[in-house]
Amino acid sequence: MNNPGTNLAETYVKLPVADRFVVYEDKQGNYGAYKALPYMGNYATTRFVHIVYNVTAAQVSGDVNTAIAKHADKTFSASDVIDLSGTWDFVSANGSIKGQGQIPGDIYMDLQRAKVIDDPLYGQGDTDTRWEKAILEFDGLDTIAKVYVNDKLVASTKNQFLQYAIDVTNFVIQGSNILRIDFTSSVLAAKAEADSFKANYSHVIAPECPGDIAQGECHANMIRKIQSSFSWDWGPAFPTIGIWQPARLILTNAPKITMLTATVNPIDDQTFLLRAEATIRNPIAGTRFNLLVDPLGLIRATDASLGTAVIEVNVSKLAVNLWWPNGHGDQNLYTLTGSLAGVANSMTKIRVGFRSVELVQDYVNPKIPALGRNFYFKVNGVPIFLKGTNWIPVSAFPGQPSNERRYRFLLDSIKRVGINSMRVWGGGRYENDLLYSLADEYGILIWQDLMFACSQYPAHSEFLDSVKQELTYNVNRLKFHPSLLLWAGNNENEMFLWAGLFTGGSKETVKAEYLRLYKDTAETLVTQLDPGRPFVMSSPSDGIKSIEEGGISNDPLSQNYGDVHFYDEFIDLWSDASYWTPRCASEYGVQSLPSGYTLANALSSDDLKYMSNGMLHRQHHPGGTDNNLAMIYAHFSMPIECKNVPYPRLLPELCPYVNTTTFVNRFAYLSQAHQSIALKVQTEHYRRMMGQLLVDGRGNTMCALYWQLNDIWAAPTWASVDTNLRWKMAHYEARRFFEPLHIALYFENNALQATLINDMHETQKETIEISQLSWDSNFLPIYTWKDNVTVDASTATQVQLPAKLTLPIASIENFVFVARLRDGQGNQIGADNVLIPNKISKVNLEQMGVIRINSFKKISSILYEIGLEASGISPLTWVSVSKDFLGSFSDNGFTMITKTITVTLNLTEALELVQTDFSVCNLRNCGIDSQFN
Ligand code: BMA
Repeated sequence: MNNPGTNLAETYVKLPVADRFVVYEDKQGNYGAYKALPYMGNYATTRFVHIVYNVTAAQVSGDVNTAIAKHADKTFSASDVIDLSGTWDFVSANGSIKGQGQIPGDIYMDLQRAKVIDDPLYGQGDTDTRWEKAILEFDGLDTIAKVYVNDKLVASTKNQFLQYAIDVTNFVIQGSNILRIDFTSSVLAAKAEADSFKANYSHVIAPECPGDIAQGECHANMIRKIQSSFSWDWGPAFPTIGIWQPARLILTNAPKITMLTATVNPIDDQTFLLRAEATIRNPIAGTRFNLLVDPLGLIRATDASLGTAVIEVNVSKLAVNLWWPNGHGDQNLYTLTGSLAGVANSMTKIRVGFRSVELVQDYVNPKIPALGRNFYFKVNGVPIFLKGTNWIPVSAFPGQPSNERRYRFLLDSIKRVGINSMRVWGGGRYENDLLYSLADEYGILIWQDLMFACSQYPAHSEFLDSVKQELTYNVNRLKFHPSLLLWAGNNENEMFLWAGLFTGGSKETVKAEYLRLYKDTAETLVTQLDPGRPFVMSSPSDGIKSIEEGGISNDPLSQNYGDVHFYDEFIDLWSDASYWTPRCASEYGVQSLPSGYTLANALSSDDLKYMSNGMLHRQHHPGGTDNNLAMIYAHFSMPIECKNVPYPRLLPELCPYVNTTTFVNRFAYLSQAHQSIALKVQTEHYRRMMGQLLVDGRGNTMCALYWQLNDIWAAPTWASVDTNLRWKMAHYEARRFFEPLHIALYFENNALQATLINDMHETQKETIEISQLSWDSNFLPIYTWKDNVTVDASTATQVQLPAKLTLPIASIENFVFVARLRDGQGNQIGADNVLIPNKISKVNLEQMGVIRINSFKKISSILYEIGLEASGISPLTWVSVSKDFLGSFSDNGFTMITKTITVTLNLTEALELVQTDFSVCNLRNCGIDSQFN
């Protein structure tokens, strides 16, 4: 039942009481008498209702009534007796409930007669007839908003990352209510904050605006909103406003669980401590919280009268199946059901997992501390190499329910390629429950940044208060997920500060603000709310070394400590020797264009040119347009059309071919090939340094999280899955470079090298087979070398290759090398690792095989089989579908070293396709012969 009015206690005071008959005229001109004070007093405290009884002229007996009605100002004498019994009108204070009451009588019976309530003596009529509270719940408002109910301001909001529960009991009426939310432009609000900050603190919060190339909005750092919604180097500025999360009006006085969360941490080798925490709205004396843990069948209960309930249970390790990351074991989940005794529909469920997480930072050599510290994670006591990626917001319009399709597909896409970890990057948002729930199911360890990125932030108390609320809400919301690995205070801010890029204010000020926000506020609060989970103040950081050096390391990019972000567009990204050897690479990557089909969906045919205005508009990375050309044509052959024009050749003024659709289509393919090889070489480099220490202390690398998984528009970006959810070539390559047992092939010291990487928990004994093929050897190896190799668990081992395989670098372009593993029965393990020449531009395109589709079979509307046939080695083979589709091929982007191969297209959503919807090409002809790839 709706609450109809305001607190009677206030009304007592306001009512004008006339004469001894408590006859009055209220503000609306109602002429009446206040008659049921004892009842009303009771309502005042428990029902929040104010009801006024009016004498109704016709119903009060005879003359007396007329006397009151007609002579309100008359003073009656002491001997006059006026019987006021009979039928009166009653009305709630705000006018929403009206009816006729009987005098003498009571409000329950009056309300029943007026059919406002049912028989109060029936069933739970005693509690059902209590006037209910009205709570307006917003799971998120974006961002600066004022909420009005019936034109009364009920809340002002300033933080996109918060849930709001607004008690509007006293503002709603029965019948029609008006809820209005006024949003202020985020851009103007951010500017206003920046202006007032500057006026109050006489410095600025830098950067004030993004660089021009990002075409963004200014002062994102002044408001608690998705930072990338003001633009980023991979995305547009859509400074959204709106009710971006579900909203509801809750009408109940019943106790309700508003949050159920938990932590699960080992207390010793044998035991986990499961701690369930519940927050209860409207508790009453005697409210009890029940907890059920399934399938353990464990039941516990505790008092929740004060609005919170904590239940701690020791669970023996022997009683549970552990939760493991993808590739390391099963993702066993247990359901926690919280409910309130005797309260219908009070059940809330979450899923937890039993696992331990430890961030190991011991010295790599305790005798020589200067060699640095390890930085890796143990899950259930087992060191886990983080094979992963970085997540940006799912869409420029993140509140759209249709994004569920994107979440599901993207999470499935990472599981499919053997990824076991993902960083939720600090320029986006604390993600929605679905992402973490899928991560729990798929075994994806989540490296969770707090939402601060590449920028200074204010640290005054109002800002910090908002941050505290944001952290309390989100840490509690997320901490029960077994997939959650680590909290990191921000993205790159320690590094930016150290590099002197935070120029708003003196060094001391900037540093003091930094420490106030991330150390005093974030670290203190997060570690208190979630004590079992590692916390680092920034990513990248030097971990313990950063802390020892006062929260900001002297060298946050040190390879001997913590994690690093690595980007360089001026080196040979196809060469293992180009890369650092850090403990943990939490970001690295290079841009590529999306598929030509994806670009064509977003750009007019006029703009589908490499340097068109439309295309340049989407390149937000300074230097990106030119650097991509330079990087890519350092490996692939220059278009024939531009070969004879003067340096720098690829300017459209010099070579008009660059501004043709054919060029951009070819370039999209080449850029994806370049990205896939760069990510492969770099990832293999990190993985082969697992368990390997160099003399200067570098090594023991334990993470490779490439930047970035997903996209929010069609543009040159670092993503491995484009915005139309087409896997780029790098995503297919990821399945190969992340295989649990993998041979890395690379050139070092002018010689071919091979390292066998073992991510598994047991020693592996396999046969390694390396073949050398030449472009014209008709798929037949000209030399094959085999040996038995043993590699310990969680380590990598260098394989000694015979001199015959160590070629003089000069002739390297003539050959392709293939590494393959076989088990004791001779069965191949994993995919071939094919090494194509670094300067494949030196190989004549004509030497490469001609590829075609030689068979096509529809197995079902979600499964198609495509047979491919090549006339010779087919480098970087690419199968594509011209229709928009959701799914992925069993393999793609591979170098074919057999005459035929069959791939399947596995669709997530059924689609009718015919053979002509498919095409295949390779380095010889992609983008040249076909419309798009
Ligand atoms: C890092 C990230 C992002 C950025 C990416 C590519 O700096 O943290 O901010 O998009 O590199 O430049």
